[in-house]
Amino acid sequence: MIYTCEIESHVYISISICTIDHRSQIADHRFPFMVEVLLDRWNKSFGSTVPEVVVRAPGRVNIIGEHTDYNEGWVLPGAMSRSIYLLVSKSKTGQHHWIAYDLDEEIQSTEEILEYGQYAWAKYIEGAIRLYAPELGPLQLLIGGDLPVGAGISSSSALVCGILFALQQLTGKTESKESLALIGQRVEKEIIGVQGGIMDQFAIMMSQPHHVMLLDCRTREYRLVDADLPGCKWILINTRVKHALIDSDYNQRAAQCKQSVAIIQKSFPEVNALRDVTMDMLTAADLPETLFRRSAFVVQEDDRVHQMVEALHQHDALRTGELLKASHEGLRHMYEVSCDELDHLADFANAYEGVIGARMMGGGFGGCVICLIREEVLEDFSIACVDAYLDRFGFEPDVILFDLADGVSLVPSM
Ligand code: GAF
Repeated sequence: MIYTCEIESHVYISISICTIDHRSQIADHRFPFMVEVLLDRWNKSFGSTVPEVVVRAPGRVNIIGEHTDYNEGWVLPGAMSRSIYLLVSKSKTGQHHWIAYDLDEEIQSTEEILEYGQYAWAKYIEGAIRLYAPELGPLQLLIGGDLPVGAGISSSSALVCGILFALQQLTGKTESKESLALIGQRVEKEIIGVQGGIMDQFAIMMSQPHHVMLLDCRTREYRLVDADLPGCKWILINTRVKHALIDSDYNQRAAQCKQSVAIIQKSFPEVNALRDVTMDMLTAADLPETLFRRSAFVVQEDDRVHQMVEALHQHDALRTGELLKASHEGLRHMYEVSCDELDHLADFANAYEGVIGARMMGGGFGGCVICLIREEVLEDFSIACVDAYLDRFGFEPDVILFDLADGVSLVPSM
């Protein structure tokens, strides 16, 4: 189904453009179809049984607040209507049988994961089971959906959150979604080795339709914020590139932030994270140039999150656009996590009449640009943007329409 979406990306774009006035319609017309296809495959692989649990786990978007979560700052993410679906039952054969529909891969024992060092998706599943429900016996599992992998919209966190939620149903455990989100973060840190923050798991678990969440990553308190600007639409444009060393570059940025805090603490012992720092403190702390730029970006980005909440509340399109552009420039020149493809798309969008603003989204080095655009130029912009990108890089980006959706949920039996 991911394959189907990519092959049919033009068809998908044109269908979606026709429905932009009807929020949730994009999700609604695709959702039953996808679950039906997966149920069909389930029956082919596991006989005419019904899965005990079917879970939908959405991708994550982020309006603003990038690389602030692991600095105990603020973020403004939400869940999108594009999702992974997980069909799960306790195994009747006494052994695991896991299928990744979109990748056409399947495994029948967890040794296969360790033995071949492949099946990246299965490592997340195995890690989640090991950390959360090791007592549960073998599982029959089928996953698929319309969430692109490697697009910076957190398909891996969606997978982890989705399987944790499914395991919770199967075991009858009763933790809050917040606790499950924290277990999800541990899976990614302890098993996969990415030192990420809590933004993705919180957004994927707890988001609400039509809203984003203003999340304080220190206290983990959040409140919902209406992200709609009248006559405008949030869209993503996927560069379809994922440059190497993403995880190590990400971990290096996190380490640089920690180094900065250690230096700043010499003058300001009350500081625990970059979230506590002001620009005056940074200047006084006499940081090496690179650390100063990294830290200054984080301090300014935290501030932009609060300004964005105010701008959205005021329906202030001009200010919203300025904040998106400033965030991109900071990520590009100060935090240095952008790349040519992201810069091209952000520059193209920000110069286009009718685009309110655009910036790279997520960890960086590839993935998506998020863009707020006036609905009346969406179709022309999509065509122009795809053409310009094709001219420059020799392949097309994907324009992805989505609705702000709810977090991980059970799919009712059909
Ligand atoms: C990735 C991480 F997983 C998040 O925690 C966050 O740091 C993001 O990059 C950058 O804002 O998605």
